[in-house]
Amino acid sequence: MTLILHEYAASGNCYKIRLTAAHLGVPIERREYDVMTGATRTPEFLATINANGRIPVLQDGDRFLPESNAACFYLADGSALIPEDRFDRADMLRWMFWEQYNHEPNIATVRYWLVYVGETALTETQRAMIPGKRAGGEAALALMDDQLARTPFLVGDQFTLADIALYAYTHVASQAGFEVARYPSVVAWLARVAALPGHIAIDA
Ligand SMILES: N[C@@H](CCC(=O)N[C@@H](CS)C(=O)NCC(=O)O)C(=O)O
Repeated sequence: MTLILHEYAASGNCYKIRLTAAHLGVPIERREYDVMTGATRTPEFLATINANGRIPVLQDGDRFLPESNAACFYLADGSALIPEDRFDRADMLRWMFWEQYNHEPNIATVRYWLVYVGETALTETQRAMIPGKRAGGEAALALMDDQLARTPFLVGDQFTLADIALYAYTHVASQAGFEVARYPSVVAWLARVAALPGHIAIDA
């Protein structure tokens, strides 16, 4: 059965799924939607692909799975990207939930606003939110740095979906003005992840 990824290629959330598939050697077909013009908000998209109006969505046959980290989990279930140890498996999920609450809403949102929407096109409300999101993003990078000073990957010695989920927006955080170089263990981890066999770039 062909797997189809409904996506916007520049999105880190979509890249997570392509990166997971690349590590697993699983082929996926890609369908692009322009989020800048509301392509994920059409009645057809809402009715058939994701009632939440967002990509990525992984389609397997006639079933549609939104949410990037759920799609990564679906692809990687039973593989070496998910720890066998019960505690480590839960710890991997801890980082993936944390990514969605503390990392992505800060770093990915500021990147989207500044790199894709453009500073001059932002609303006053969005502009006013940037300092808080910047502080939240820096705090997230500091927390990762603390962990990665102690272990080579987020869940100890094993490269897992937690690393994929957090690599996606961390490796482009500097595009949004986050000072990634201030976090040496994060910098070393970015290089470690990018050097792994099976790695692909966001624009591959
Ligand atoms: N929590 C979701 C976030 C999905 C999301 O925010 N997608 C954005 C692009 S990264 C989107 O579809 N934006 C278009 C819109 O909201 O209309 C995930 O991890 O997949």
